[in-house]
Amino acid sequence: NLLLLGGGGLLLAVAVLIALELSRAPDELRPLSAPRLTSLAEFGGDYKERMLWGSYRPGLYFGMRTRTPKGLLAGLLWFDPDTLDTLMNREMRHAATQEDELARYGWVRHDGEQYGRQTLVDKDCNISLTMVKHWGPESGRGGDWAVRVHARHADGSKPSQRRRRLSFAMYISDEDKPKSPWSVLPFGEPSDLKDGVHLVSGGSSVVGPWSFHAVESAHPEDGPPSGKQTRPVSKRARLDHLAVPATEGEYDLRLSVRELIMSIVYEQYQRHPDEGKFRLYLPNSASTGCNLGIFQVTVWLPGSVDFVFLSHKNPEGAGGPEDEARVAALSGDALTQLIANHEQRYDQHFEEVFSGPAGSEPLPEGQLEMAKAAVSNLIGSMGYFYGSSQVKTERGVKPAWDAPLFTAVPSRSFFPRGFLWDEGFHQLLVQRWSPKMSRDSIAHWLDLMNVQGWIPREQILGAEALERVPEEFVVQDPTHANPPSLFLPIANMAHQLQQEQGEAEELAAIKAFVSAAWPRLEAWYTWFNTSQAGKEPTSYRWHGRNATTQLELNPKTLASGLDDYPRASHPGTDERHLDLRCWMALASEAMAKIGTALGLPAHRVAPYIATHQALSDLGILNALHWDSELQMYLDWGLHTEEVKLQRRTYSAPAMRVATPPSLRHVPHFGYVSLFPLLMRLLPPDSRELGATLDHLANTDLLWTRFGLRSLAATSSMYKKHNTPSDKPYWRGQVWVNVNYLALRALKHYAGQQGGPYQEQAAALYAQLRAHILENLEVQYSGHGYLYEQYDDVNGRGSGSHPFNGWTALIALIAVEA
Ligand code: 6A9
Repeated sequence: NLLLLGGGGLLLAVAVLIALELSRAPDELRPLSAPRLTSLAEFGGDYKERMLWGSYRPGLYFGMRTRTPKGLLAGLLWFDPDTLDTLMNREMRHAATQEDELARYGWVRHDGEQYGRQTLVDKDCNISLTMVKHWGPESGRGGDWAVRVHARHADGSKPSQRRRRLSFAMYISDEDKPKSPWSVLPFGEPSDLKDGVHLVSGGSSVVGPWSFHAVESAHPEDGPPSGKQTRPVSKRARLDHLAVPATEGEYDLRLSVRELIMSIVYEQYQRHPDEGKFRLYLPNSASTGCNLGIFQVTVWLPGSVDFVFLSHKNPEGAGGPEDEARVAALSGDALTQLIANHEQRYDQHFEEVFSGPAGSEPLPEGQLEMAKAAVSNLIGSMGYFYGSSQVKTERGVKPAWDAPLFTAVPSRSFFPRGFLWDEGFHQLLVQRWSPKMSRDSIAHWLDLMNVQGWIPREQILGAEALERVPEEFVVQDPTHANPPSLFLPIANMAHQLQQEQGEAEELAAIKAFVSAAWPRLEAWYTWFNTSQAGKEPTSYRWHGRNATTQLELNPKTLASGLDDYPRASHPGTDERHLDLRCWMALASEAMAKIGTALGLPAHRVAPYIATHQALSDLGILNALHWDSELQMYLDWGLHTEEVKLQRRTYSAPAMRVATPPSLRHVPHFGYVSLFPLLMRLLPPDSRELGATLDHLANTDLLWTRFGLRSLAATSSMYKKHNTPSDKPYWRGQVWVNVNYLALRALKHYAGQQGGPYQEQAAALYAQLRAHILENLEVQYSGHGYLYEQYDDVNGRGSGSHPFNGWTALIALIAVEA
């Protein structure tokens, strides 16, 4: 009996264990168990408070939110209230998209914390949006903020064709259940905004009690009303609003707020077709049980409105009499003054942190403005996202854990979300502007690491991010890498520690940061070093190429970040990828530096030093990647040059036709071939350095008047479509991130006293820098944007725009940093 019972117990225990094992999330979906960097003391307290609110919704033309899992959100739309085109052509601006065809928009100033100014040109209207954060003695959590919205006719627009009024719809919504009921007051019409109107107040779990106000302001640029513009200020604005009831359960109206407004103004229009002059207005409604309030302010051009958000220490404060003074301090002339002060402070800080080498000429005005816009756009596009990645596992696609991400985004209009290797470049700039904000961002990224040491490449966290992603890009594969470029800014930190550059307090913060980061960096490094190792010792291979497809001319290598850059024609385990090997050299060097700077025991640092030595050993590098016939560094793999896409019949899909491949060097000279140079692995007196410089400077290969092209013009894949609908991307176009690395390397070799290539490197550095600066300035002033990439034949910007990611490195290039 006892025995039986014992046996039963055992069975039960086994069953429980199995059940536990099954219910436990697979490794892919579990966070690394190491202290969270985002919990470091330096990111709490005052800093957290100062960073609570921000323009952290980069996918919109203008949006504010709190850095909390469930945000208190604000957003802006604008439209012409006097034309039906607004509805018929859906000309209502909200999410930043290229289809809107704004002639330009972007942050021309943004300090990432308290101040930002954005200018936009939408057809015949110039719009500017200026955001200021403020802490007064009465301010509650997160402080107060104001945004000045200003619209005027664009220069040169024909008076007869001008629209005369513009509607701005500003909304506030709470993703969380509001803590106290909102009260939206009914207004008369047209409202007198001149002395300010209290629009709505409410309570949130994040900031406590708050209130929101609008004041019509005379913009200093507009001067006194002139010509037909004789309306007194008080009659120039009209206020309408809509309070949307809080729905039970989950609330996602913010995603479709534009659709909502369109349908409601359309309904209104249909209901009052007899009003004589046609107009698009929201119905005025009063409510106490809502969590979305939309406020439409219609101004005659030129016109300007200041929206003011107040955070209160106690609930009685909200909407009370003392608000008047607080609103006054953040609007009208007072706001004009605050803005002027912030502009000055911005320029001063920019000069401090982005100045050229000692004794250098100041930047020409055009380049200076471009550099400021580049940095501002990058920093002004830092977003806060919260949610989980969709991850491929053996048990199907599953969500990972919910987590926040504070990150810059490469493109507000096309892919407003975080990308791993882009971020390493972004942080080189953020690091200069605000080292702490940069650590904060890197902390968020490293906290996304799973038990295996993997960080997903593309971060699609939360509904707002997901809405902008085509389905095929959503799922992240935990066997796929992306270059560990975050080691670039992290290596800078280690360097700063070693050299003891900077204030004691700053050095202490860096030290605390990197020592807390160490276990995560080790896990990350180890994941790369094992999962992406190649067959041959010290060789590496990007995983994730499709070895079975017949539809691609050369199966893509998305993991590398260089997407369609041609690799071995036949993907397989024999491949050796040169760029990854060089990234690992950088990572090993950074790990060795960090370990040393932290004073870790020798045996913990030694493996990194040894790997770095092996990866920078010229003999081993050459044995794996040097093609002595072509005198080039190349990938290795199963390859044939005889490949083309062919249709059997007119309507059949284009299929790949190839001659049998053989194991060999892959003869596509381009960015990949430069990596030993880019990572500064070549000895200054090596013939390989000389040959690489010659190829780089050869106009048949990479050299153009607009920078280095990604793939040699002589390559069989130069400017080739990968599929009939997949245009060339890294097959000739000029990319700024790699050009930046090239300049960094050329400067390094130009400084190697006595090396035989010193002068050549110095000359190439100066010419390449001038080419890139000149072309980007021409493109920026002519077309209003920085672009994702540039054409190697005519210099035109191409790909997504505005591109606020690594193209912003132009600022570092300008000041030779
Ligand atoms: C497109 C289309 C509405 C591709 O900058 C981010 C990445 C880089 O990391 C990578 O190196 N870009 C580069 O080759 C852009 C990737 C965008 C993919 C999603 C969605 C939106 O459609």
